[in-house]
Amino acid sequence: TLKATYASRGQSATHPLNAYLFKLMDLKASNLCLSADVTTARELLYFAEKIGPSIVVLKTHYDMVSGWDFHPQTGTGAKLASLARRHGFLIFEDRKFGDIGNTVEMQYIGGSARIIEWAHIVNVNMVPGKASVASLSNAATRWFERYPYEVRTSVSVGTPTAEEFEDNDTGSSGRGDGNGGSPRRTDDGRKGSIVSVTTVTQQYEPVNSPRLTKSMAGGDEVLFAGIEEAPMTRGLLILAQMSSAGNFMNKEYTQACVEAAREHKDFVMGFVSQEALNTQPDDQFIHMTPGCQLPPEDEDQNGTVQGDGKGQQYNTPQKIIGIAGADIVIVGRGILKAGDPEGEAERYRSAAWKAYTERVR
Ligand code: UP6
Repeated sequence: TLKATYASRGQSATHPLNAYLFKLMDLKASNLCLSADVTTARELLYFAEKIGPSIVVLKTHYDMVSGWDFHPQTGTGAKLASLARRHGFLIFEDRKFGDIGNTVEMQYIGGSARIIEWAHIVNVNMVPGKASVASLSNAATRWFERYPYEVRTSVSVGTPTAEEFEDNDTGSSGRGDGNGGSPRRTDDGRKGSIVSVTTVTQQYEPVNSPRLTKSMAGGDEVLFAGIEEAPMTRGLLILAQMSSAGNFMNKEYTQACVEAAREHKDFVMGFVSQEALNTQPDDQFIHMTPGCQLPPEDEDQNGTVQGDGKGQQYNTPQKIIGIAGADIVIVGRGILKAGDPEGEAERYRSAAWKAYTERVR
C-alpha cells in the first residue's frame, strides 16, 4: 500500500475530507502541513497567507494565540477559513481533546472558540477511552443537524429569572451576553433584578460553509486552478503515536487507536502518528507526522537532526515519508524560525514531495 499514489488514495478514500485532501496533495504537489505555532493572531494570519501556497494543511493551537478574535463571521477563524479557500488547504486545530465524552463534546462545539465552526479537522488524545471518539463524532453530527446555526444574544443586567436561566442553554448562547455567559440563579442568595433583557436571534452559517464563501469579504478567489471547495463536513485524527522522548504510547495503545478508527470510519480520517498504520485491505486512513526537520541547507541532507532540548525528537521528511510511510509531514519551528520562512517552506515541500515520489516509483 505504500506504493499507492495520493491520487489513487483520494479515489478510494471513504472519508470525504480525505478524498479532498489527497486530491489537493496531488494538485499542489505538496504533502506538507505547517504547524503555525505563533503567539499572536496577526502572525498566524500572516503565515497562513505567506505559506498557504506550499501547504495542504495548516495546523493551529488556537489556545497559544493572543488576540484571537472570536467573532463567528469576521474573526480569526473566519479569516483563516477564507485563506484556506483561497490557497487550498485544510485547517487542523491540534486541540488534542483528552477528557470524558461529555466534556470533549462541549469543548469541541462550544466555548468562545467554537472550534467546530472553523476547523475542518481536530484530534483526540484517546487516553480516556474510545468514548471520546464516539462523543466527538456525535457532536459533529448533531451540530450539522442544527445548521444553519442559531445564535441568541441576550443582553441582561442583573440576575435572570429562573425561566431565563433555563432558556439560556449553553450550546446556543451567543457571545457578548452581558453576564459573561454565566447567568446566576435567583435562588443562590445574591440580590439583583432584571433591568433589561434583549434577546436577538440571528441565523448564520459556519465559516467554512460553501454558501458563505460567495458573500465573504472580497479576495476569496481560488489561487490554484482546479481546486474546489472543501466538502462541508468535519474529520478527526486520533493521536496514536507521539514524537516526544519517553512518551507512554506503546504498541498496544496504538493498536487500540486503530481499532477505534475502524469503528468510526465516517468521522475518523486517520492518525497523528510516527508511521503508517493501515494494515487491513479496507484501511483508508491518512497519517500526519510531527517531529520533522531538515538539516541546514549546507549540511548533509541525510544526516540526523538534534531535538529541541524539551523532549521533541526530529526525523527528516525522507525518513518519515520514504521509510515510515506517513502521508503528510508536520513542520513548525523548522519553517517558522528560518530567516526566510517562505523559502524554507518550499525547501520542506520539495524534500517531502521527493520522498513521496521516490516511494511510489
Ligand atoms: N506535536 C508534536 N508531536 C506529537 C504531536 N503533536 O510535536 O506527537 C505538535 C506540537 C507542535 C508541532 O504540539 O505544535 O506538532 C511540532 O512543532 P515543531 O515542528 O516546532 O517541533
